Amino acid sequence: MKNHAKARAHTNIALVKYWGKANEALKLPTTNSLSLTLDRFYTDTSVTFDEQLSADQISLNGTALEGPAARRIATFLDLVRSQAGISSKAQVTTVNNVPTAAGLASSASGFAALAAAASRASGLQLDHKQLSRLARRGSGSATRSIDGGFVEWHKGFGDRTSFATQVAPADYWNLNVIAILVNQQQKQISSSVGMQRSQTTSPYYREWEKLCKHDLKKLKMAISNRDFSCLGTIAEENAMRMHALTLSAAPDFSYFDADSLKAMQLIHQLRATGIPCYFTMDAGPNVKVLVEPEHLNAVLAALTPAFGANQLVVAAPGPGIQYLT
Ligand code: 2P0
Repeated sequence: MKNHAKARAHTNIALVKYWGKANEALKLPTTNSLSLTLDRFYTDTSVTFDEQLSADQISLNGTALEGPAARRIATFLDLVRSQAGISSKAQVTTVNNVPTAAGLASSASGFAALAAAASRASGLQLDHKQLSRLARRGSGSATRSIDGGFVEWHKGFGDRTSFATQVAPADYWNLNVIAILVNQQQKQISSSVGMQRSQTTSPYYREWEKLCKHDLKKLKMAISNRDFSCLGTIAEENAMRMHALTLSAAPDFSYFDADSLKAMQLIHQLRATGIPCYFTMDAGPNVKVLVEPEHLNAVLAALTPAFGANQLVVAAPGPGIQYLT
């Protein structure tokens, strides 16, 4: 049995978002979601199962992980061990090229890379659908980071039917996403806690579920027509509807900070001058701007005086899972 593997997975940015679970334990979502995998943010993870180890040893960016974060990974490894029929503990080394927990979905690339590396190191041979199901058990958004380009997560009816598939590959549409890194601190309210509170207390949650179905249909049409203004409009509206669930929860909370609002205002102003650009935001204060390459420089020129060039990272559609060893 080959007991070592290393894999790379890229983050994804949801255009129609996942914000609530129908089943907590299996991480089954209440709605389908659709994302774009990004080339600039990724996680490399190597896993070695070793009979000599008495416990899993996990390092993140060169530091040993302990506490709840380490237990979450060990629990995920238990799932892989039970599927593979092995009992050895593992050495896990992860390097994140993503600001951890700043709303750039490091758990998406993290659990996608871990699912790929751990399953291969354990001797399992999983196809993309099976890998997507496995990654889902680590973190919902990781389901969508197995494939590149545009990816839809089908909510399904249970473990077997909840997985993601590619809608269009990375080279289908030449787009850019500018990540405005307004704040790289760890967020106060995790996605899991935030979505559960929204789901159980926001009076608008049922409407959100209905709107997502509608948004998803329109987004797929926009992708198939390569209609940028339609794609951007849906992404921006869907993001703000998700954030409205946090504002209307009890107790209320928000992932916005002052700079997020400043970035959103700038994008509105740019659009009023005729430059097509749209924003989206996840469970953190960073804002991501969708723009076509021909307008990239104009948008960067407008954002740079406000945020500084170092805070602006330009990404493009990225690939799916890659095995490095
Ligand atoms: C998304 N987010 O669709 C949404 C939009 C954040 C905002 O999926 O509880 O870390 O591990 O399944 O995957 C982030 O949530 O949550 C997320 P869990 P996850 O990308």
